[in-house]
Amino acid sequence: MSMRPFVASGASAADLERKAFADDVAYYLRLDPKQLPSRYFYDPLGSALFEAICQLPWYSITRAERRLLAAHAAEILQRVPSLSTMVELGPGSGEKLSMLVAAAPSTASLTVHLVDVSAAALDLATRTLNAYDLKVERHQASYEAGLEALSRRHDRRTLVLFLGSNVGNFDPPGAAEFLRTIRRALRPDDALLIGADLLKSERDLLLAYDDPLGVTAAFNRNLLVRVNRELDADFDIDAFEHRAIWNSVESRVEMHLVSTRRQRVRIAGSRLDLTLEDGETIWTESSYKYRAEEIVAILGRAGFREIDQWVDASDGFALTLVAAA
Ligand code: AVJ
Repeated sequence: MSMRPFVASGASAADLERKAFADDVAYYLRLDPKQLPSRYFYDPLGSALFEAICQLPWYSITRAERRLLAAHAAEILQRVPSLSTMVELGPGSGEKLSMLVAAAPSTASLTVHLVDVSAAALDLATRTLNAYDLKVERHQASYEAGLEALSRRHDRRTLVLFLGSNVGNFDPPGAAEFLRTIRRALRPDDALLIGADLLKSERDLLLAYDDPLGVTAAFNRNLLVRVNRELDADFDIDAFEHRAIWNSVESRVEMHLVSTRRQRVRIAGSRLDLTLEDGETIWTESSYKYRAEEIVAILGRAGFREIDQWVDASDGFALTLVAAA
């Protein structure tokens, strides 16, 4: 598979992106129950709302991870010496990668690769990383395509970062498959650092995903604002409520948008007419929560061996460092 998609004459990358969005919206809204994929939350407003979520007192993932990185960055780098390459899948602001880079004994021979579908995210992270003396390479691509490009490189040891509990958006079979995709892009002794939110009380989980300020509700409902704008749809945003539930059987927080009345919606860009019953939901996200030992076990089955794990017990978050076996 090539990094550069084949582009039919006249069709820009933006056209292709819009087409993929339109097709996904049509596909997922025809499922029963109706769904929309969480990867579409992150338009510019959605990304800003997510940054706000990270500052909420009830959403501890970002702070817990930052604390663990601040405390253990030097140790993490000592456990994987002579790195030539760091790769971050979904670098966000680049702040966490910077914490690791800042703890490196020298960065002059280091190349960091930033992989993200969003050009805005890549811009932000590039600016943050440009404060250091190192080479920054941007890959505006899916994680899979970015990893594929990296697997052809010739260098010394690589450390891949998959942070922020982004792994939680995959269902367990999807997570297992994705971790194997990462493993295939690596050579023995390359490493992976993965940040994952842990199982905790239902009360804490629901406060994190249904916060008293309503920021998460806005983040969720903004997906409909985006569909309206980009796909010429007529969702009545006021007629949807945010709902977060803890599904203990599946060990996941689910976010839904609940229609507060029977309504018809036209999504012109997806050629879709939709009826929602009063109380019917659109399922927009799952965030799976694990036990610390489960993360090591899942990584083991994907072809990694544990180097070390650092757990923040107060907020229930784990950083797990593994090597390609
Ligand atoms: C960025 C996927 C880790 O699942 O906690 C935050 C996204 N959703 N609040 C998460 C999110 C609702 C977040 N991840």
